[in-house]
Amino acid sequence: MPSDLESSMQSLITVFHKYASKDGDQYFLSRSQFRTLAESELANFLKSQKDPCAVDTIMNSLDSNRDGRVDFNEYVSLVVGLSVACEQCFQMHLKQNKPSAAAKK
Ligand SMILES: [Ca+2]
Repeated sequence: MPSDLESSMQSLITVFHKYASKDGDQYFLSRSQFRTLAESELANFLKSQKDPCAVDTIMNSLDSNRDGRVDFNEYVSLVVGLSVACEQCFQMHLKQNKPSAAAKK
């Protein structure tokens, strides 16, 4: 049975190929495939974005080799970046809810 982390890694791979394999080359997300993935799998994140062009902006910043499509490495960099941001929010939440030293006395 896979661990939580192994299951998460499997999900990363499965989600990428679910959208990349819809048409064309299964190893890349086209712009429209990336849009569908983002709108389906990152809906809550996108709701917090005020920029109506957020998906295009993200896609442009991910496409590091400028070939107009997102490969698995570029996709993973998005997930890692979002995970780092979420973890920072989690740390802030913990600090805000931590009882102060004065309250302990
Ligand atoms: Ca690319």
